[in-house]
Amino acid sequence: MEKNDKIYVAGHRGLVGGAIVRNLRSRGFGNLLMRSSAELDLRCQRAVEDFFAAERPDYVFLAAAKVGGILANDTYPADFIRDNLQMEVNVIDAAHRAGVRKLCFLGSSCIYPKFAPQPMKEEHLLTGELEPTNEWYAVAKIAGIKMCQAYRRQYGFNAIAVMPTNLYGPGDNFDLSGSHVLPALLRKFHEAKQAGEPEVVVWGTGTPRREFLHVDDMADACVHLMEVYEGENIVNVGVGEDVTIAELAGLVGQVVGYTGRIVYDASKPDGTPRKLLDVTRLAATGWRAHIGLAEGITSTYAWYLEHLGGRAS
Ligand code: GFB
Repeated sequence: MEKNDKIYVAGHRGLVGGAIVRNLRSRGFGNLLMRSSAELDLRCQRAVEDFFAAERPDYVFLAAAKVGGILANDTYPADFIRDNLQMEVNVIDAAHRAGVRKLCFLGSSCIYPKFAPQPMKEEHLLTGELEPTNEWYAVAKIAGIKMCQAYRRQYGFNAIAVMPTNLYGPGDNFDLSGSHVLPALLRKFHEAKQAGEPEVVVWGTGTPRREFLHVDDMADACVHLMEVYEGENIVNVGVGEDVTIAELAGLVGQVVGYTGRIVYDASKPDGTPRKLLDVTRLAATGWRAHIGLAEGITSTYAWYLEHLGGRAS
């Protein structure tokens, strides 16, 4: 990518898109194209076609998606599959038609089978049943991968697909019914500390294992892969290490300074037992994560205090 190339970041108000914009700017890319969902509804084919035909970006990061934690995925399966399919089909097709030079599609580690061998390699895609709480989202993301591969094969369209592990960081969603576990726990521990509550309730059994990648690392990996990686094969993006939800809760409690009890609500779903990515393919491109989990949680908590002041809704 040249510094004055026109780069469209779809989803720039989201966790990942916002981080990609910060990363691009820090590397000196200034010709960035962004549209809020109110300005451009990516689910609307005509609007997306018109936008691409008028703007003709050189590069596209497709970071727009309908995302959420385990409960949101389980509660709104139709919204998750429809919105994500529509956005992927519209953006990838319009980008190809408008002569975009390269597109980077963001998938998710939940595309892999529920009981995939750990750590999960890229070749484990479509080798087993999906985790039921998020299969709708996963199927949409798998369709996005297949769109990229099919457009490369049939039209020679230069689209790559990267699979992030569970992400967190500044700009995350802290709404307890829709968020992922890390921001949810930060908020729960913070509010319990403020209110002097004797206990914090953590969903599930605390035994599932998850890998957490700071979104600034994710954005850096996306821009790096856009610059150096070519090909049909998908690429996992993670840190290569995981923790149990109980360990995560302990760490978040420490960062927040909460000294009460942690109790587990086993009536809430655990989801997939373990989700750890094999990052060998990524490492071969010369990239690795830099932000450790304790450091990342600490800076995310600082962001939460500064921006939401404990009043997230
Ligand atoms: O982050 P999370 O919602 O998503 O949940 P997944 C991870 C684990 O944390 C589950 C537990 O075992 C939850 O039961 N957990 C404990 C909590 N307390 C909480 C809490 O207060 N809130 C939440 N949200 N979880 C998602 C998928 O799966 O991962 C998406 O649903 C996406 O599709 C995303 O792929 C990366 O890791 O289980």
